[in-house]
Amino acid sequence: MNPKQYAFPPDFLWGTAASAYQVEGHNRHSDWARWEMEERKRPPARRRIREPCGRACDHWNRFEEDYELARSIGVQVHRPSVEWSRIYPREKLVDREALAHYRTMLQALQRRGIKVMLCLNHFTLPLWAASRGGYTNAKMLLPAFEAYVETVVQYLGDLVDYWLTVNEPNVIPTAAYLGAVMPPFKSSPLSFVKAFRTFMAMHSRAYRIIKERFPRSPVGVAYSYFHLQPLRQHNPLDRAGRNLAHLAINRRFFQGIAGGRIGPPLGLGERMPGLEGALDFIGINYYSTSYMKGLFPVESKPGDLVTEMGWIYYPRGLYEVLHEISRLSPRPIIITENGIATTDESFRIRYLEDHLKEIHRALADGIEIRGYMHWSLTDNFEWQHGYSKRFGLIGIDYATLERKLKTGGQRYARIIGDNGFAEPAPPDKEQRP
Ligand code: IFM
Repeated sequence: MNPKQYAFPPDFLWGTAASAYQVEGHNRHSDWARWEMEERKRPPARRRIREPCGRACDHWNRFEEDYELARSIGVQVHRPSVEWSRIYPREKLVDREALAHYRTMLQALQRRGIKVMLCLNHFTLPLWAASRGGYTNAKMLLPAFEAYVETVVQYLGDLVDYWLTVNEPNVIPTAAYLGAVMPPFKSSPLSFVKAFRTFMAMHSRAYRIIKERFPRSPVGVAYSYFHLQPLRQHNPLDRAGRNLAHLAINRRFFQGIAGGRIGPPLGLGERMPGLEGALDFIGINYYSTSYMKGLFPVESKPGDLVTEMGWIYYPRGLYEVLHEISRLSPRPIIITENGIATTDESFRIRYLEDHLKEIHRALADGIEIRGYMHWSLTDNFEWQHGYSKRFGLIGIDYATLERKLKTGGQRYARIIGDNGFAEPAPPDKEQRP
């Protein structure tokens, strides 16, 4: 029997993703740097952040080496972010040297023929903004964010091919203000709503600012579209919890883009100026599925195959999410994150290929998917889990900062080179007449 072929469209974009704080190192003015220090004051058993980020991968100084490895993999587009607190260490103070350094970094990608997909906000805030309420103080945050976006667009815009306004505008509200698993570790529905609305406004304002200067540059959002299931399939409370979470965390954002209004539970149907139509492409970050038990999320149940993050291995969910999102919005889709925390390279390869198969299946159904960015180019600082999770195609030895392409990275390189892959039929059984 012939091998099964997974050929991708000729113009399909293959890429990698990362975020500034997770790889650069030495980010002293960020809210996360402060939270990490605060956590050190708690007894070890009660610490909610495993370790400080510190020098991370020292990507700030070693970007040439990282981008050279990206080139060797055949990466066509890379998705870095810029760190707001680096550019604005104080509210009204632009650090020109930091901006110039970012220019050099983006040029290093460009020189290697790697396109740039730049993200403007990836989980962190400048300390001065966080200490005044952060995402829950829109009045303070939005004008400051606009000033920052203007600066980035003005100084770096000519080097950017694709923009992402914000990363996972649904995750920080949920994890930091509702689930209390990320700083500031709150559990307040009101703060969740405020933070979510601020993210929607940040997105739409950044969109408008970029379009004003670069009308033809594609601008998207990196959205973690949650694949959710009721824990007990036929339990009405679990079903209701699932539907409510789905509405608030997944649908409302895209309905807001479609109609310009914010529906319950995030709003009362009022208009948000500038929101309607503020999206050229949808970036989807997909890793897993999860359950709702009433109003409470449950990561997995006994018997589920899980990754080292404790997340369920569920490639089919990506296919379903792609279908769902394409019903919600007519925009083209790019997978802006997908990857696995593991030290087992055969598991990484299986994860990669199984998810690509689902993308391939969705493409065959006619869904417009333009590209795939693997999370992540290198191992990195995985927020509250510190350096214990290894998502990289390139491994980092944190003692020496030596980089090494993993077997998973080699496999990804071959897939990019062949613009797809073939899966040999299993021997024997399939070959019997
Ligand atoms: O590392 C994170 C990233 O910052 C946001 N999306 C999920 C990744 C894996 O947890």
